[in-house]
Amino acid sequence: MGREAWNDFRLYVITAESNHPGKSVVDVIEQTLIGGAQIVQLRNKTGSRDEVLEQAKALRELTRKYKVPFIINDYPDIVLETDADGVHLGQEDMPIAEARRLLGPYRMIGISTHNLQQALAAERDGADYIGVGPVFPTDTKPGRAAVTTSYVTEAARHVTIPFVAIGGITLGNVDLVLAAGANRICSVSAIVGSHDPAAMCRSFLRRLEAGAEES
Ligand code: 3NM
Repeated sequence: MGREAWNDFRLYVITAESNHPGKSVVDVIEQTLIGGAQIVQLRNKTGSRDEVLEQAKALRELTRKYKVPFIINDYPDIVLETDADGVHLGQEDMPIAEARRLLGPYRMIGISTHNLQQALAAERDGADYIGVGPVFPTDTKPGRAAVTTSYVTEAARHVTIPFVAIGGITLGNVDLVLAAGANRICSVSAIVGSHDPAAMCRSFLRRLEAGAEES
Protein backbone atom coordinates (compact mmCIF):
# COMPACT_ATOMS: atom_id res chain seq x y z
CA MET A 1 0.00 0.00 0.00
CA GLY A 2 1.49 3.37 -1.01
CA ARG A 3 1.72 6.06 1.65
CA GLU A 4 -0.86 8.24 -0.10
CA ALA A 5 -3.50 5.47 0.19
CA TRP A 6 -3.31 5.85 3.95
CA ASN A 7 -4.51 9.41 3.70
CA ASP A 8 -8.12 8.35 3.16
CA PHE A 9 -8.73 8.06 6.88
CA ARG A 10 -11.25 10.36 8.55
CA LEU A 11 -11.64 8.70 11.95
CA TYR A 12 -8.37 8.15 13.82
CA VAL A 13 -8.35 6.23 17.11
CA ILE A 14 -5.56 6.28 19.70
CA THR A 15 -5.19 3.85 22.58
CA ALA A 16 -5.50 5.17 26.14
CA GLU A 17 -5.48 2.24 28.52
CA SER A 18 -6.33 4.28 31.63
CA ASN A 19 -9.68 5.11 30.00
CA HIS A 20 -10.93 1.52 30.14
CA PRO A 21 -9.89 -0.20 33.38
CA GLY A 22 -10.61 -3.93 33.29
CA LYS A 23 -10.75 -4.11 29.47
CA SER A 24 -7.70 -4.96 27.35
CA VAL A 25 -6.33 -2.58 24.74
CA VAL A 26 -6.80 -5.22 22.06
CA ASP A 27 -10.47 -5.80 22.94
CA VAL A 28 -11.25 -2.09 22.98
CA ILE A 29 -9.42 -1.42 19.71
CA GLU A 30 -11.19 -4.36 18.08
CA GLN A 31 -14.48 -2.73 19.07
CA THR A 32 -13.40 0.53 17.42
CA LEU A 33 -12.44 -1.37 14.26
CA ILE A 34 -15.84 -3.06 14.21
CA GLY A 35 -17.32 0.43 14.49
CA GLY A 36 -15.28 1.68 11.54
CA ALA A 37 -12.07 3.23 12.93
CA GLN A 38 -9.89 3.93 9.90
CA ILE A 39 -6.43 4.30 11.45
CA VAL A 40 -5.13 3.18 14.85
CA GLN A 41 -2.26 4.53 16.94
CA LEU A 42 -0.70 2.77 19.92
CA ARG A 43 0.14 5.43 22.50
CA ASN A 44 1.59 4.11 25.75
CA LYS A 45 3.47 6.77 27.69
CA THR A 46 3.84 4.81 30.93
CA GLY A 47 4.65 1.18 30.07
CA SER A 48 8.06 -0.40 29.56
CA ARG A 49 9.47 -0.97 26.10
CA ASP A 50 8.64 -4.66 26.48
CA GLU A 51 5.01 -3.85 27.20
CA VAL A 52 4.82 -1.49 24.22
CA LEU A 53 6.37 -4.16 22.01
CA GLU A 54 3.87 -6.77 23.18
CA GLN A 55 0.90 -4.45 22.60
CA ALA A 56 2.32 -3.41 19.22
CA LYS A 57 2.57 -7.02 18.06
CA ALA A 58 -1.03 -7.71 19.06
CA LEU A 59 -2.37 -4.52 17.49
CA ARG A 60 -0.37 -5.11 14.30
CA GLU A 61 -2.07 -8.46 13.91
CA LEU A 62 -5.49 -7.01 14.66
CA THR A 63 -5.18 -4.01 12.33
CA ARG A 64 -3.99 -6.31 9.54
CA LYS A 65 -7.12 -8.37 9.98
CA TYR A 66 -9.25 -5.21 9.56
CA LYS A 67 -6.94 -3.78 6.84
CA VAL A 68 -6.38 -0.56 8.75
CA PRO A 69 -3.05 1.33 9.02
CA PHE A 70 -1.24 1.00 12.34
CA ILE A 71 0.90 3.78 13.79
CA ILE A 72 3.04 3.73 16.93
CA ASN A 73 3.66 6.79 19.08
CA ASP A 74 7.47 7.13 19.48
CA TYR A 75 9.54 3.91 19.16
CA PRO A 76 10.55 3.86 15.47
CA ASP A 77 12.50 0.71 16.36
CA ILE A 78 9.26 -1.05 17.35
CA VAL A 79 7.66 0.23 14.13
CA LEU A 80 10.32 -1.69 12.22
CA GLU A 81 10.27 -4.71 14.49
CA THR A 82 6.50 -5.17 14.17
CA ASP A 83 6.19 -3.90 10.58
CA ALA A 84 3.83 -1.13 11.65
CA ASP A 85 2.81 1.43 9.01
CA GLY A 86 4.39 4.41 10.69
CA VAL A 87 5.35 6.50 13.66
CA HIS A 88 3.75 9.46 15.39
CA LEU A 89 6.09 12.04 16.88
CA GLY A 90 5.69 14.91 19.31
CA GLN A 91 7.44 18.27 18.98
CA GLU A 92 10.02 17.15 21.56
CA ASP A 93 10.74 13.82 19.87
CA MET A 94 13.34 13.03 17.22
CA PRO A 95 13.36 15.24 14.10
CA ILE A 96 11.29 14.06 11.13
CA ALA A 97 14.44 13.68 9.01
CA GLU A 98 15.88 11.23 11.52
CA ALA A 99 12.65 9.22 11.66
CA ARG A 100 12.61 9.15 7.85
CA ARG A 101 16.18 7.92 7.77
CA LEU A 102 15.32 5.13 10.21
CA LEU A 103 12.02 4.16 8.61
CA GLY A 104 12.76 4.63 4.92
CA PRO A 105 10.55 6.21 2.28
CA TYR A 106 7.41 4.09 2.58
CA ARG A 107 6.33 4.34 6.19
CA MET A 108 4.11 7.11 7.44
CA ILE A 109 5.37 9.86 9.74
CA GLY A 110 2.91 11.99 11.66
CA ILE A 111 3.64 14.78 14.11
CA SER A 112 1.63 16.72 16.67
CA THR A 113 1.51 20.45 16.01
CA HIS A 114 0.11 23.22 18.15
CA ASN A 115 0.43 26.23 15.84
CA LEU A 116 0.72 27.04 12.16
CA GLN A 117 4.46 27.58 12.29
CA GLN A 118 4.97 24.01 13.53
CA ALA A 119 2.54 22.73 10.90
CA LEU A 120 4.39 24.41 8.03
CA ALA A 121 7.72 23.16 9.38
CA ALA A 122 6.36 19.59 9.55
CA GLU A 123 5.13 19.86 5.98
CA ARG A 124 8.50 21.20 4.82
CA ASP A 125 10.34 18.44 6.70
CA GLY A 126 8.36 15.70 4.96
CA ALA A 127 5.67 14.65 7.45
CA ASP A 128 2.81 12.64 5.92
CA TYR A 129 0.17 14.10 8.21
CA ILE A 130 -0.04 16.36 11.26
CA GLY A 131 -2.15 16.46 14.39
CA VAL A 132 -3.78 19.83 15.06
CA GLY A 133 -4.61 20.37 18.68
CA PRO A 134 -5.55 20.17 21.40
CA VAL A 135 -8.61 21.88 19.97
CA PHE A 136 -10.33 21.84 23.38
CA PRO A 137 -8.89 21.32 26.88
CA THR A 138 -8.47 17.60 27.60
CA ASP A 139 -7.49 15.38 30.53
CA THR A 140 -5.76 13.03 28.07
CA LYS A 141 -3.05 15.68 27.58
CA PRO A 142 -3.28 17.77 30.73
CA GLY A 143 -1.50 21.08 31.07
CA ARG A 144 -1.51 21.90 27.38
CA ALA A 145 -3.42 25.01 26.37
CA ALA A 146 -6.26 24.52 23.92
CA VAL A 147 -5.52 25.91 20.47
CA THR A 148 -9.26 26.43 19.76
CA THR A 149 -10.99 25.94 16.42
CA SER A 150 -9.18 28.98 15.03
CA TYR A 151 -6.04 26.84 14.55
CA VAL A 152 -8.19 24.24 12.75
CA THR A 153 -9.33 26.95 10.35
CA GLU A 154 -5.75 28.16 9.82
CA ALA A 155 -4.61 24.59 9.13
CA ALA A 156 -7.47 24.06 6.67
CA ARG A 157 -6.42 27.21 4.79
CA HIS A 158 -2.65 26.81 4.76
CA VAL A 159 -1.61 23.18 5.26
CA THR A 160 -1.51 20.98 2.19
CA ILE A 161 -0.75 17.59 3.81
CA PRO A 162 -3.59 15.79 5.65
CA PHE A 163 -4.32 17.07 9.14
CA VAL A 164 -6.31 15.50 11.91
CA ALA A 165 -8.00 17.63 14.56
CA ILE A 166 -7.50 16.27 18.09
CA GLY A 167 -8.06 17.12 21.72
CA GLY A 168 -11.27 17.18 23.73
CA ILE A 169 -13.42 16.25 20.73
CA THR A 170 -16.77 14.68 21.60
CA LEU A 171 -20.08 14.13 19.81
CA GLY A 172 -21.18 17.34 21.50
CA ASN A 173 -18.57 19.56 19.82
CA VAL A 174 -17.42 17.64 16.72
CA ASP A 175 -19.68 19.69 14.46
CA LEU A 176 -17.82 22.86 15.52
CA VAL A 177 -14.53 21.19 14.55
CA LEU A 178 -15.90 20.15 11.16
CA ALA A 179 -17.39 23.58 10.58
CA ALA A 180 -13.98 25.09 11.34
CA GLY A 181 -12.53 23.16 8.38
CA ALA A 182 -11.44 19.73 9.64
CA ASN A 183 -12.40 16.61 7.75
CA ARG A 184 -10.37 14.16 9.83
CA ILE A 185 -10.75 13.85 13.55
CA CYS A 186 -9.20 11.91 16.37
CA SER A 187 -11.04 11.36 19.58
CA VAL A 188 -9.35 9.35 22.29
CA SER A 189 -11.24 9.30 25.61
CA ALA A 190 -14.68 9.81 24.04
CA ILE A 191 -14.16 6.62 22.03
CA VAL A 192 -11.96 4.23 24.00
CA GLY A 193 -13.50 5.38 27.29
CA SER A 194 -17.02 4.82 25.98
CA HIS A 195 -19.03 1.84 27.25
CA ASP A 196 -19.66 1.02 23.56
CA PRO A 197 -16.64 2.06 21.45
CA ALA A 198 -18.10 0.52 18.27
CA ALA A 199 -21.32 2.53 18.53
CA MET A 200 -19.32 5.66 19.36
CA CYS A 201 -17.20 5.23 16.22
CA ARG A 202 -20.34 4.81 14.12
CA SER A 203 -21.79 7.99 15.58
CA PHE A 204 -18.60 9.95 14.83
CA LEU A 205 -18.51 8.55 11.29
CA ARG A 206 -22.10 9.65 10.68
CA ARG A 207 -21.17 13.19 11.74
CA LEU A 208 -18.05 13.13 9.53
CA GLU A 209 -20.12 11.99 6.55
CA ALA A 210 -22.78 14.63 7.18
CA GLY A 211 -20.03 17.27 7.48
CA ALA A 212 -18.57 16.13 4.15
CA GLU A 213 -21.93 16.49 2.41
CA GLU A 214 -22.37 20.03 3.69
CA SER A 215 -18.91 21.26 2.65
N1 3NM B 1 -2.45 14.79 21.40
P1 3NM B 1 -8.93 13.21 23.92
S1 3NM B 1 -4.35 16.20 22.25
C1 3NM B 1 -2.85 12.55 22.39
O1 3NM B 1 -2.88 18.22 20.63
C2 3NM B 1 -3.20 13.96 22.18
O2 3NM B 1 -1.27 16.92 20.10
C3 3NM B 1 -2.94 16.02 21.36
O3 3NM B 1 -7.39 12.93 23.72
C4 3NM B 1 -2.32 17.14 20.64
O4 3NM B 1 -9.62 12.89 22.66
C5 3NM B 1 -4.31 14.60 22.71
O5 3NM B 1 -9.25 12.23 25.03
C6 3NM B 1 -5.31 13.97 23.59
O6 3NM B 1 -9.06 14.61 24.36
C7 3NM B 1 -6.57 13.67 22.88
